Amino acid sequence: MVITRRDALNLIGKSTLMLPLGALSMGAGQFSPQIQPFQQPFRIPPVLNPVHSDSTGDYYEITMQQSQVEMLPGLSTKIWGYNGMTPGPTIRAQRGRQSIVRFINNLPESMVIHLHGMASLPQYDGYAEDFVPFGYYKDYIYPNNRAATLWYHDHALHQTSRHVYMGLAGMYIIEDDLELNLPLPKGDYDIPLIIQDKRFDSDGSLIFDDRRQRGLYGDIMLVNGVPYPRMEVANRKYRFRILNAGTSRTCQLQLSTKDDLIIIASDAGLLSAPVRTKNLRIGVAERYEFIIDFSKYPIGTQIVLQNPIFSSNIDSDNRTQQVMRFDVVRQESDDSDIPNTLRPVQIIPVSSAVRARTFRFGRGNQLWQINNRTWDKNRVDANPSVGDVEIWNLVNTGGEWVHPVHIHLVDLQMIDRNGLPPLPYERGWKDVFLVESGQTVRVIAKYGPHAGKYMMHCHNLVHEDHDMMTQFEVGSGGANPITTAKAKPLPVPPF
Ligand SMILES: [Cu+2]
Repeated sequence: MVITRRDALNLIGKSTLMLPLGALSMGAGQFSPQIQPFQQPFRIPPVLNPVHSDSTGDYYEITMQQSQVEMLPGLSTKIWGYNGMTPGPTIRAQRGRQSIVRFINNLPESMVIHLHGMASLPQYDGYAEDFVPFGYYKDYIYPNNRAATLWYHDHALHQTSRHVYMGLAGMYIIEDDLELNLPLPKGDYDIPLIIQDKRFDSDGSLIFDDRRQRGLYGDIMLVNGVPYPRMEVANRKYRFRILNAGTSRTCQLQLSTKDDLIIIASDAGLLSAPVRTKNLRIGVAERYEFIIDFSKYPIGTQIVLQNPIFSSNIDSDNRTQQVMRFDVVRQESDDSDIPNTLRPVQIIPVSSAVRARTFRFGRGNQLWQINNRTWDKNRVDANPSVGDVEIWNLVNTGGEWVHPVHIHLVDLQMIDRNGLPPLPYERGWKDVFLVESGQTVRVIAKYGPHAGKYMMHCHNLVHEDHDMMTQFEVGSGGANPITTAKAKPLPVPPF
């Protein structure tokens, strides 16, 4: 068992008794049931079929509902899922062809749906106060204007961490011809890996403990909703699309063989060229895509995807240090390849920026704040014009906390972190930036294409909820995100 100093302080701080540290493991409900890793078969969320397609686009329908699922063997867990499953079904879209997704709320609370990474109009971006109440539905229009790995998840004001933790998250993949024409692994060899950490009571129910709004750290790692799955692979190359859909945890992924992960894409699409790394750091809401080439391993080889301790997490034991296992079980031919050039990323010149702004992420008044302020839908903290290039300084004012900062609407590039170049795999299009204690991360983007109000927040969902979120407004005259396309009561009309 590993108990950090901060962990001990937190636990002491919230208990009425000064328990000796040795008593922690006996605390009722403190730890999830022990389960044997690598016993559960790997699973891929189903791809959602449109209910209707026509010249305007593809129409989908997703119902948010409660269900009971078996996550831990032999135990039943109540979840809130898109179509009753977690993660939700994957949507696969083609660039340039829009999707219209009807989200129906059969859950007892108001929901908001944000498609993370999409340049949606303000009224379809999942603004935190644009609620879909119980018994209502809303049709979200997504333009699908870039090829990337996105995800949809709840974004309800002050409730996001609990809603996502209960299961409201799913992947959304957009492809285009350039990408499909590359010889990368495709089809059955293009695999989503949605990583989450959760904590379970002995009866299988989820424990939501945000440690007095500091962060939620599970002790069981799930991939696509399965704890420590075992994936049987052929001895060939696979493309993995990894999403950290946890609440607070920053992961560091590496292979037990110490071989390279070959990174081909960051949050918002392909890198210019593949990047090899033995250690991939991925904060909440970040996406990376990588190739693992299993051809060098003899049949029978077992390779564990590991997650060594990252100091800013709060860990009470070491069970999160492994994630899943790849078992090489069969021989297969492989006509895929990893091209040296993927999709050239056009660097936005620093000299093109018309101004710079600074946002300080810190703690004050027992809340998480940005520039000493909390969320207020009536306040705008930045107002770039449509088409302006701006540099934003994202500052973590200290404490032992990482803030994965997410800026809606735009794709951005990192200029530097404390004056040093970004990690090689961060040198692409991104929309989440890990800002560690005392760091300043400079990011650059061209604001647009839409006018309107969009959010920026910490994607440690507990920080976001309490209350590290603000908004910027691009240009003027953009659609009102709350009143332009309001949710409507059931029943739903046909498309
Ligand atoms: Cu944060």
